[in-house]
Amino acid sequence: MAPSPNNIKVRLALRAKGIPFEAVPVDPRDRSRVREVSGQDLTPVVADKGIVLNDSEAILNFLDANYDGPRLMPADREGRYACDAWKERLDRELARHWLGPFFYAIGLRPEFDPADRSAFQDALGVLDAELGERDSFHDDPTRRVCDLRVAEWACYALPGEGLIARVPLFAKFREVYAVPEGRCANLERFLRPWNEFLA
Ligand SMILES: N[C@@H](CCC(=O)N[C@@H](CS)C(=O)NCC(=O)O)C(=O)O
Repeated sequence: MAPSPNNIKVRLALRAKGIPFEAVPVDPRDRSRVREVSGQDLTPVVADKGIVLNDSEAILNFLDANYDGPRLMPADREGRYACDAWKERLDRELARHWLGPFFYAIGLRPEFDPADRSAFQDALGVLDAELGERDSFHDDPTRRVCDLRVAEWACYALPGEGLIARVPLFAKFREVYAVPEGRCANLERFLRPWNEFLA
């Protein structure tokens, strides 16, 4: 299936927490196995510890609650609110411009609105400037999910070579999102470990 952000998100979470897993490829035209296992057709699905979950957000919560290793999300209300607010911001500023070029890249649309690509690049530029020399968008290591969410979207425009080797379509994504070389140098540095997780 097309490498979707929700699947990317769960892979990043599994790798960030150091949880071993077996990935089962799904043919988008034949979802019978997904339905058999999870009772519905969408991915990602995780079957683990006697439970089968679909929905990437539910899966992230499950992994964080049931596995040691680096926390993805904080436990306190204030921290959780900050993480949700960060998600909202990324959804509004970055993710909403991602879809058109993505559909074009996977052949679902004959063209896309170039304004979306520009807005996606601009949103990455803003994040790049905000990040500066830092390795993380937050000071609290339990808010790792905030960085994970940036990686989830930014990897389409700035994929690592290992990710391209595993999923060659990412070369096409890089071409379509077309971030000018050097424009997001901070983000590229920040993404290195996350791209490794996706290789
Ligand atoms: N809310 C769900 C959405 C799941 C979803 O829409 N999955 C997409 C891939 S990201 C899917 O399986 N779409 C059907 C397809 O690609 O054919 C989540 O966060 O996991």
